Amino acid sequence: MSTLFISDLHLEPSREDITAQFLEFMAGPAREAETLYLLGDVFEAWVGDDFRNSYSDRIEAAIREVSDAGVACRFMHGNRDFLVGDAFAERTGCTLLDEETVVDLYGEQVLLMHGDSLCTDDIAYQQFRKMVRDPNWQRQFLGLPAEQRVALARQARERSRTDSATKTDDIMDVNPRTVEATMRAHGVHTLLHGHTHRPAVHEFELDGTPARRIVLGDWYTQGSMVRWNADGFELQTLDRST
Ligand code: LP5
Ligand code: MN
Repeated sequence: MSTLFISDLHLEPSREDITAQFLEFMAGPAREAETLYLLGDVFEAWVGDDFRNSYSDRIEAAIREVSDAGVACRFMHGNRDFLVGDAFAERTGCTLLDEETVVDLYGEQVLLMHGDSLCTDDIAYQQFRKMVRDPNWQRQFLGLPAEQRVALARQARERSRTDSATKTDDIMDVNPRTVEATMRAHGVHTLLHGHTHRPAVHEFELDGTPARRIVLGDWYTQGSMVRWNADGFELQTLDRST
């Protein structure tokens, strides 16, 4: 039995290739797992659990079927789907995870994160994050009519696109000191996250002990997954059949 991790699918109706690959994944490999971790940005944008359509219903049903097949499904928020809430969790059978969660993987303590909070050189993003993660802001936003929420999300996406074009790659990557401080705070030597769309396994030393940071990739042109079992982990790319 394995534990599977995926993130950064950015599912949306216009991305039929990603959607098809995700649905195939959920109908196949996901069913063989003991636990499936969805580590954020599963959706391109999520404006509230009450905003549903045939597309989101299809995705939710696919997750529900995996839960019903006996796989423990865990969902962590990303910077695009931080408004996923209890109703989504109820409908899909997922458990929502805290933004910094330590799990025991076959005897190893591993810190799971989406990864956006580690990009501390990106001051503009961290300010935006602080605002939208505030429960009062979220209550107000979720109280707006759905069309208004969709329009605001579109504006935020546009602004993000123009802003990101002016940021260097370094600014949009994780800050090594933040990584170390976060790992130290949780007493772990392994961190697994997504968000940066730079799949890799980084080996380094943390306080004189070997440490590693495993980064999941996005699903834009192919899938990306970490498979973990009693023998260890593997960061894999998943070819697209379509
Ligand atoms: O996701 P990616 O990789 O493109 O960019 C992120 C950071 N951007 C974001 C913003 C999201 O894309 C916005 C969409 C969220 C939809 C969900 C719900 C609705 C919320 C509505 C909010 C009003 O996360 C980007 C990082 C990059 O990762 C790399 O780490 O750099 O950060 C930014 O670009 C932030 C900007 O620099 C500053 C904030 C711009 C948003 C301003 C809001 C304007 C809303 C309109 C109000 C009238
Ligand atoms: Mn992200």
